[in-house]
Amino acid sequence: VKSDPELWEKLGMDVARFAGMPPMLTNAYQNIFLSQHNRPERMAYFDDMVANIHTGRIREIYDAKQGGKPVIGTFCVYVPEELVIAAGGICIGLCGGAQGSIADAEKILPRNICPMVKSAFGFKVGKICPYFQVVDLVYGETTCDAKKKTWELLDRYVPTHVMEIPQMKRERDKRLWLDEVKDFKAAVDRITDTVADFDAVAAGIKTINAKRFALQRLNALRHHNPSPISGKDMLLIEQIAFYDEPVRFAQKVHELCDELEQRIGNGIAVAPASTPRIMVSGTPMALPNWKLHHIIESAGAIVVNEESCIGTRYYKDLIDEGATDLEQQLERLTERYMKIDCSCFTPNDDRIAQVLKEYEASGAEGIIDYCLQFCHTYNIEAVKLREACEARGIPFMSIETDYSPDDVGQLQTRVEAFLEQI
Ligand code: BJ8
Repeated sequence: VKSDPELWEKLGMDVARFAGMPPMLTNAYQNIFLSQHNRPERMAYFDDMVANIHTGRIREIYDAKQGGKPVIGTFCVYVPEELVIAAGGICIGLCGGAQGSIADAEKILPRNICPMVKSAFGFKVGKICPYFQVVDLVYGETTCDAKKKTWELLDRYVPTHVMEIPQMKRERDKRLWLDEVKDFKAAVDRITDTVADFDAVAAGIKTINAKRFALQRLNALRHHNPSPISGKDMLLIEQIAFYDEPVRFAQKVHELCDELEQRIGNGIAVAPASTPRIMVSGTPMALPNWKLHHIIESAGAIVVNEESCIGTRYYKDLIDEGATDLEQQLERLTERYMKIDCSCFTPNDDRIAQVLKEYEASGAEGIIDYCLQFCHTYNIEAVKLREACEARGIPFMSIETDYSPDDVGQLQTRVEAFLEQI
């Protein structure tokens, strides 16, 4: 993983402290990814994205920003990136998946909240994330309590706007949601000093639909048994989707898909067909959180699906491109976003049905439900998921964990015991 202290200085980072990060990431990446056997050649692009995570892509964003393109950071797949693209801005996901920034956050935030929120907040207060430094503003949302209350504090460090996401999906909620989408558009237009018209919004929708479609294609191919790509590599691509340039990203995903089709045709796989196939569901795994996938695949299984926001919830639905005016466009956009089945909603039974559907489609043989510590909504929803799985004889295990390495041994033992049932 390469370094660019001169750029980091310009971004106002704590350069002395950050200098230790690239070597740490290099070691982790070497052990977790590059040591895998028989990876598709087209993974080279995504490896390169990681090697350049603190240099190439961030410099590209920095240069675009110098050229007048505002950069907006988000934390949730409910914030419509199509409208940022439509207005000529750059949208990047800022969720944190690293243990290294937690201590910074805990100087201010309570300890007993979700590690994803703490990691992201810690990156900002510690000035140790170039992506957090490059954004002009961040757009939070009212999903879980930990996030919505943290935005009030985050606003002290970087301008933080909040989009209200309702917690139910009735007609009146839809009306509120549409108004929020319109407010979001107005705010983004203001920042970018433009008014995105019908054609601009259509182009934004097309670009992000194409990105989501590429990921759908990739996910369908990886469901093949024997698997042409590892779960770790798929998770990595799903993570990169949140900070890469969307048009190039979609093209690179399609190139990888072409290779996977050839591999399938030639019988080339990363593991034999007899390998236990596991689907992961639950809370998102933000970069560089590879903990559970690494444990599962090191135990001799393969992950074949992520029912997660860094996973299928991000790309399973596209926006209908048939709208004839701006009002209709925003309505169709809102309808698509309302299909995301986050556990912050009540009731949220569509998610249970979706998990079962993806279980079937992926040819999985068991589900491991992943819950970040203190995420009450996913943790409680796991009760219903377990009941649904038990009713159908689907092997199911739920785990609750954080980013620390402390429980890795214990998780390995539990995962191995679970795999023996399959
Ligand atoms: S749509 S899952 S991205 S809110 S894991 S921070 S919920 S305590 S991330 Fe999420 Fe949007 Fe929902 Fe998806 Fe809170 Fe839970 Fe932490 Fe979470």
